[in-house]
Amino acid sequence: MSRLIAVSNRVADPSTGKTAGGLAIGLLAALRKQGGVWFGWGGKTCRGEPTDPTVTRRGKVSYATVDIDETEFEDYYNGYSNGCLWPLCHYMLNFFHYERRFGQAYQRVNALFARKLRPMLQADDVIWAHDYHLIPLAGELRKAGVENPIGFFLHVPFPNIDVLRTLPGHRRILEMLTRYDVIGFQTSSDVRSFIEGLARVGFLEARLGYDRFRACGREFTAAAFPIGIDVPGVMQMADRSVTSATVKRVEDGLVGRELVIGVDRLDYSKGLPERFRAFGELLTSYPDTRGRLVFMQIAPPTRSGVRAYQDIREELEQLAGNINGRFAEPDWAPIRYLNRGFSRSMLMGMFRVARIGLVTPLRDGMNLVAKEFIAAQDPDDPGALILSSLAGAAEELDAAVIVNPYDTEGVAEAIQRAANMPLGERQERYRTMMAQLQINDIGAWTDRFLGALEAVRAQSSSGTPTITA
Ligand code: ADQ
Repeated sequence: MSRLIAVSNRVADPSTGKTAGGLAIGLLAALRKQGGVWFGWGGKTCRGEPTDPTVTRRGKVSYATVDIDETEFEDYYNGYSNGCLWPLCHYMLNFFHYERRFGQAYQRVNALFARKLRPMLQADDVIWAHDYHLIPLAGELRKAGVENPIGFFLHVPFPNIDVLRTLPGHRRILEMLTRYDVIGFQTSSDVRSFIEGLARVGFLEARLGYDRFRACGREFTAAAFPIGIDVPGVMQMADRSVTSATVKRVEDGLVGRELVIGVDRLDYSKGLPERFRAFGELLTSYPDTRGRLVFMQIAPPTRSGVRAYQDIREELEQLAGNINGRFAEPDWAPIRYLNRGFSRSMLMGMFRVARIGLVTPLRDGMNLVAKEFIAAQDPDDPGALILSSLAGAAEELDAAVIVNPYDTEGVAEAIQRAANMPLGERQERYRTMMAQLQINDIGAWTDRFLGALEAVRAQSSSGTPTITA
């Protein structure tokens, strides 16, 4: 079996295996099975050319991390990745801020990754790069003579060409993606946007089969690989932590009221101000919900180096204050806004005690919280999920209560509906969604992607028929 070389902006902590969420679980399982290397930025900046990677070996897996020069990092990470690509991919152009030097640093950091990774590669390795920080990586590795199969998975949405072309140099983004052998997206609509983008700029040369294409002189697979979760892992965590002191305190604090929960990174794409307003609207339009529901939003700050992230934090504090000021009673406050993170196991326990999960991003590649919320429920008395139609997860979880996150009254109505949903309906929706989560769990996701990457090796030696695009 080939070694797997996983590349991502951040690498899991080798001593604990910890990173944010489900991706690490899936990647680590594949790495442990096949043996390999997890390569990326180690979380530290330096001045000037970084030294060689720091390598920590744990069993069959090596964790290799590099430092990045501090100015380069600012332009590559805050400037280009999170100031240009993130808002662009989430269709939020009001947050888009471009400067040429951002794009140059982005290219150079990818070249640095390729330079430092190259000496670690062996002939049979398969390489799997993750997310929008690393679009140019395959091109840089190819320039250095690497011919191994290289796959790329985009965790965020791929924008329609009419939005993508806002970015100066967007043709280059499309071209750089064609340097990969397998390009994976969260949903079929992302795949369509990518292929349409290639066609519109004149790069698409041929369709070779259902998910095989040729563009910019290279053949590749482009397909949807919706990311899943570790279903039994989440169920166990929820089972165990529901009796923990922290979750018990949350439950006791409700004194019989019902919990509506939101858990997100503090990010403008997650639709948090809109969600707070919808909860305010609920209390205004459906007075019987006052004193009956408590909305707890957990949102630890991220990317605090980007101005927009500081602004949203202030906006949310104000909104929560206003709504609480308007509606609170001496023994009840409608919103609990917690600006901090919790361990995954605590979160799963809190999902278990919640009656409603509120997942209303304005745009999201997938949204694993929606999936985790379902898997954490008590099968006999499950809570209801309210899910944005603009999250990738809505393609699979269509048995949720689907809302448009911009429709304040619609979201308020959905909360009211979910709060009064009969047990039978909750169970039926839960069963439909769980069946889907179990079919496409995190193991199936890594197996499918790596299978597609292995197939490239076979396909490239046998040759395939051509259908003209
Ligand atoms: P994120 O934007 O980070 O991920 P999401 O998928 O919801 O979004 O969350 C990732 C993980 O972080 C989940 O496992 C969740 O439990 C955890 N998490 C979220 N908020 C937390 C909090 N407040 N405290 C502790 N943990 C928290 C990107 C894309 C998504 C895509 C994922 C995976 O933006 O669209 O689903 O990658 O591909």
